[in-house]
Amino acid sequence: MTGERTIAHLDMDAFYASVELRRRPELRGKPVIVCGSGPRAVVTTASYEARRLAGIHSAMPAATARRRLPDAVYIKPDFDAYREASREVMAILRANVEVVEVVGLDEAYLDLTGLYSPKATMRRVSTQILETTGLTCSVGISDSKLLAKITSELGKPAGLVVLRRAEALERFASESPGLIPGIGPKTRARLERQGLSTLADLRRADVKSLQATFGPRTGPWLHRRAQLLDDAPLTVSRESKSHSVERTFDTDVRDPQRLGEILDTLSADLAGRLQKRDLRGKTVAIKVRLDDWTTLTRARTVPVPTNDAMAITTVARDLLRENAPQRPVRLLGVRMASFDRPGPADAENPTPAGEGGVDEGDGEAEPQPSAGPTGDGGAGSRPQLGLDL
Ligand code: TTP
Ligand code: MG
Ligand code: MG
Repeated sequence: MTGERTIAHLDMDAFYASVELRRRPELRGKPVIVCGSGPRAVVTTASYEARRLAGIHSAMPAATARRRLPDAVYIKPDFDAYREASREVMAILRANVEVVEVVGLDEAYLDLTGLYSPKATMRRVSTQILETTGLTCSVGISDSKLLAKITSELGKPAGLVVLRRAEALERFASESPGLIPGIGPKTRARLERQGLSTLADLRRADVKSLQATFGPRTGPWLHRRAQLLDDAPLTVSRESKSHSVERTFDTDVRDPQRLGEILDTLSADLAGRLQKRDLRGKTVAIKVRLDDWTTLTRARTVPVPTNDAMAITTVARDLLRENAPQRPVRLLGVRMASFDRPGPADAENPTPAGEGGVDEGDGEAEPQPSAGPTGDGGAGSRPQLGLDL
């Protein structure tokens, strides 16, 4: 280990179901299940109510869920909406913390090493996510990615738990090795056949015998994992392909003139950020979220790359006029993309947390390999459902 680290893992609660619930708040409190309708469809997400009532969980055949809970609300997945929500969440993380590794759509690791109060930082981040997106998340804070990931599960939903390695070793001693991401059912069964059915057993196991049974790579890996040791670094997500500024209003705005003025301010803010990075883009987009959470984005490409506030707001105002909102507006945003050269990496250019404004990059939804070398567990085994998870 190269010194003490503080790593947080943040994971959205019942992500797809929560995104559905925020635009259909009348369904709150009901069991909601997001799944396809074909004969081979599986559950992508079950709301916590559906989990409690009938043990419905991700990857369960949809037919089983319908049999167990015929009265639940079944919703077809809307991946665009989940990607959009993911972008919003990740933008907030990046606006608050310099080193962020996004994993799939609904989770990320954050490096909080050296911060005065990691817990206060993550509390602020969770609050900002809730206020901006209407979604809750759970956070685990510990010494490594491995432990942060395990810890974020402990407080679900809407939890914030700090658990350092020494405590974790005690707390999880009698748990199954399956607690460790990457140790799936097959490996667990093999371990059990060796008489290793708890993490404490595995911790005491001789690395040589593990090596003999599981091979030169997996044996030592298991041994280390059982000590809850992990020094994997964070891999910062790739460069931004777009920059945007948006604002959620304290009270919804109806007045078109006022909306136009807000676009001017947002455009000036965005232009300032682009100028600071010496970036010029050709595609200006606006984002308009109405009071019922319907969200519309419209984009227009101009012939010459720009980072001029007037040029940006002219396009933004045109787009808003052509798509005049029919209901009160809850959030307004302006985005620039199609840069004339690639933007600088996010990690080297942390963006300060602005008043309700966030800076966002694309590319949050990167596919991620499974956590361990055993190949039978972890994120790698989930159904793909045609989505970059
Ligand atoms: P998860 O974070 O694993 O689960 P979740 O957010 O639904 O619930 P939790 O509160 O326990 O974190 O996955 C995030 C999203 O990924 C989930 O909402 C739907 C999708 N997903 C699938 O499509 N198939 C799967 O098997 C799993 C596990 C998730
Ligand atoms: Mg989740
Ligand atoms: Mg997740």
